[in-house]
Amino acid sequence: NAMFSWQRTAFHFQPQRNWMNDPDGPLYHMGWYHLFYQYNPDSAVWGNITWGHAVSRDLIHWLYLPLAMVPDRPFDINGVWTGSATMLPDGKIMMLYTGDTDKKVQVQNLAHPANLSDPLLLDWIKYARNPVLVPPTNIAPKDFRDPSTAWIGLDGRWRVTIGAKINKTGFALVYTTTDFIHFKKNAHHLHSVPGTGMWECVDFYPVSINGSKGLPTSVNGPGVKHVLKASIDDTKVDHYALGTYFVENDTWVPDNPKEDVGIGLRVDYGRYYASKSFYDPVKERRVLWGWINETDTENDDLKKGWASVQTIPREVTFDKKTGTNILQRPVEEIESLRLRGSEFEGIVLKPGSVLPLNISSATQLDIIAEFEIEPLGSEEIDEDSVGCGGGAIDRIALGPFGLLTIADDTLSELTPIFFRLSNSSHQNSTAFFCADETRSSKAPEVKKTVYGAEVPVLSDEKLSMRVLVDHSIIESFGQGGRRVITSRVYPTEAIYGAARLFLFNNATAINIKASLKIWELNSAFIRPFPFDQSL
Ligand code: DQQ
Repeated sequence: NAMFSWQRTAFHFQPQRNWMNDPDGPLYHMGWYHLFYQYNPDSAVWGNITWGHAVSRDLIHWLYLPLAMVPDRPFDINGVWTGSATMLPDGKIMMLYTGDTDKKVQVQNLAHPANLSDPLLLDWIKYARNPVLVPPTNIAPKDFRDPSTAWIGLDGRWRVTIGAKINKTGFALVYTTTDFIHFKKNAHHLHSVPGTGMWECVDFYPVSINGSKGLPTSVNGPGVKHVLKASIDDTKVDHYALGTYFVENDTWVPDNPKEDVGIGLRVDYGRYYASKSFYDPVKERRVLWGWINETDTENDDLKKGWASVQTIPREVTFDKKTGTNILQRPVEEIESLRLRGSEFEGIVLKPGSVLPLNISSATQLDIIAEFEIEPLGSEEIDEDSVGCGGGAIDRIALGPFGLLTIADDTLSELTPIFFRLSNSSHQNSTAFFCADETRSSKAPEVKKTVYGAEVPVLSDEKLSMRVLVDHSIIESFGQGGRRVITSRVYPTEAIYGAARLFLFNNATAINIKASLKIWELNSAFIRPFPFDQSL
C-alpha cells in the first residue's frame, strides 16, 4: 500500500505491514540481538495479538523473522501479550509473558526456545502446563500483567515483578521461583503508588552510580541505584523513578517521594509507551526500547496498512552530574549510518530570525546542536511565562530558539524542537526543552501536541540537543539525554526532497549563537531474513 509511504521510517524498526505495539523480550543470543513485539498479523489496528520477531547484529540493521508465538492455546487464545526474557547462568532462556485466556483472564505463561543452539531462536515452545501464574484472589482478572525480566535475590531464588492495581492504587507484585514454573508471592509489593491506576510493563533494573557501564539485572550493592518504571495505563505515559532496592524484603523506595513512579519523571515526554530494557552483555550496557504509537485515526492506519514504530534503541546510564535522573542516548551503532556530515560554527541569530541550514536532504538526520545566549541588555526579562507555552510561536524574552525539523520551504509544515528559558544567566534559569507538533501536518484529524519538560542545565554546560529525524519520527534528546521527547508527525508537504531544516530564534531579548554537526543518515534497509542465501 503506497498511501502515505513517505511516513515509513528508514532506520527505525517497524514491521512490513499491520499493527505493532509493545517491545517484548529483548535479548542477545549467539551474535544476534532479538526483538519481539506485540503484533497483529491481520490488520493495522490492535487485535489477534501475536509475537512478531526480528534479529540484528548491531541493533540497527534488522531482519524480519517468522512469528515467534501465536495465540493458539486456552491460556493465550485471546492474545500473546507482553513479556520479558531471563537469561539463566547455564544459558537457558526463560520467556514469561501474559496470556489473555479463553475466559479473558490475564495469566502468566512460560515459553522457551525449542533449540538453544539456533542463533535465530526461530521456534518457541509454550510450557504445556501453562499458566504458571493466575491472578491472586484480591486482584481482578484483568489487572495482572506483563512479567519483568527476573533477577536473583539474596536467597538465590529468582524474582519477577508483575504490574497490577487495586482500586486506584497501582503497584508491582513480586514472585519468587527457582524453575519459572512454581512461584511464591511475596507479602510485600516491590512498590505501590496510590492514585496512579494500573501499572503496565513494569521494568526494574540497576544503574551504576559511579561507573559508565550498564549492569546485569541481578546486580545490587553499594554504588547501585534501581530504576523502577511503570507504564501508566490511565494516562498512557511511561514514568520512572530512581531509588534503593532493599534485598531483605524485595521492596524499593524512591530517592524523592515527590517524584515517585507515576507522578514524577517520564522516560520520554512525547509519544512513547510500554518501554522495556535489557542488558547487552557484549557492550556491557543497558539498552531501552519504546513503542511510538500513532496520533492519527484508526481509519487512516487501516488505509495506510500499518501502525506504530519502535524508538531507536537507547543506552541508559545514571546521570552522575545531577544524581536525579537517567540519561538516554541512541546506541552508538547508529553512527554507522552517518553519511555526509556538515558543520556550522557559531552562527548568530537575532531575535525573530529563521535560517535555512544548507544540507542536501533533511528527512534522515542525526543532529547535534549547541546554543549559547547573548543577552541584548535593553529589554526586561519576563520570568512569569515559563514552560513550553503555546509552542514555537509563543515568544518570551528568552525563547523559544532551536531547530525547525521536517519543514517545507515556505514553513507551511514544521516541527520545532527548542529551548525556552526563564532567566538569562542560565546557570540559575529554568530551562524547558520542547517539541511543538501544532504545525507539523496539514492532514486533518491528526492529534498535534506541544510536548515539553523542564530540564536541568548545570553551570558548566551549554544548552544542547541531539535530534534524530526519520521521515515521520523525531527523537529529541535534551542536555545529553536528561529529557527525551519523541514526536510522531504526518507531513504532507515536507516529504522526501522537499523537507528542510532551519535554525530559529523567536526570543525577544537575546541573540543565539548556535554550533551544529549534522549528518545525513543512511537507511537501515530492514528486510526479511534471507533464509535461502548466505548473509
Ligand atoms: N499491551 C499489551 C499488554 C500491556 C499493554 C497488550 C501495554 O500486555 O499491558 O498488547 O501497551
